[in-house]
Amino acid sequence: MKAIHAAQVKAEQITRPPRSRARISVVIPTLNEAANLPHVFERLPFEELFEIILVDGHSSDDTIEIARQLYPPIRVVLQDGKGKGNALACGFAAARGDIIVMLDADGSTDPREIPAYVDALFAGADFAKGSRFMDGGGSVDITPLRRQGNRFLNGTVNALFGTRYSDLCYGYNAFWSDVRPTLNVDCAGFEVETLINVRVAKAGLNVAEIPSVEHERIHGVSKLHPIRDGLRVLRTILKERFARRESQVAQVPNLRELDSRGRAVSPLDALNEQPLGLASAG
Ligand SMILES: Nc1nc2c(ncn2[C@@H]2O[C@H](COP(=O)(O)OP(=O)(O)OP(=O)(O)O)[C@@H](O)[C@H]2O)c(=O)[nH]1
Ligand SMILES: [Mg+2]
Repeated sequence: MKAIHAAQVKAEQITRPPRSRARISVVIPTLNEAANLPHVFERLPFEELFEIILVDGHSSDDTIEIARQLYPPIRVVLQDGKGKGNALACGFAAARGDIIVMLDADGSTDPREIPAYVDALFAGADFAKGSRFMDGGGSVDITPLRRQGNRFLNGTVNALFGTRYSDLCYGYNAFWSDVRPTLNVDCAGFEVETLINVRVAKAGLNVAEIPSVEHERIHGVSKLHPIRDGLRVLRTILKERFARRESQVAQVPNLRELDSRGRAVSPLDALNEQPLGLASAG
């Protein structure tokens, strides 16, 4: 299966830059995470990053203000719909890097692991997929119900798609931005990681699992409801496997980016205004 993507990369003349010139975008979806952001930002390897994109779901706390205080050049994008899936779709569309890293904002995914994901991409992976359930991984955040649910859903995916995943519903992943059309994120909620993991398998991408330790959410409450969201994940798996028609190309998100004065502008205008680019693009 891996040969399919290799051929596609060749046919489309996709060239991936060497490590010294690769630009890394970090996409962070946020819904009322102000209290957790200092912890997350303290751990970001800024010197290795090209840009950080916060995709806010219209938080009612001061998530955006705190993010700007912590890192003034941050790009702030407003999602155009609802849910984590839509937020990630918006963040992926806004990202300009060669590599995109998905990171949660609640303190459970450790930004200090980013280099391990990037290493895997330079070692040949198209998609580096975090796993809490392989050697070296772990979780102090997952509840027994979620663990069982994840195990069942993960086994279902492995059986239906011939994968050997050890973790399915985990939000810490990284990928070359040229695989965005394969991900084609067109879902709203927490089923997004499953959708992505299934689509990279269907496309025959080279997927590497990376051991990751999930920490406890520091402040605030989870937005995930295990039964409701577990059923959404199951529906997604079945649809991806048995739907007669291939999914359509996802609509381009209606991106709105906030400039440094908090005005909603088109991303290009915001980029002209902001001093972007952490690491040199070479
Ligand atoms: N923009 C946006 N971000 C969201 C939305 N829902 C969740 N998020 C963010 O997505 C990340 C993961 O959400 P969590 O609520 O932590 O879900 P979880 O990790 O399954 O649950 P925890 O057990 O609390 O860790 C966090 O950074 C959230 O702020 C949303 O609707 N919009
Ligand atoms: Mg979380």
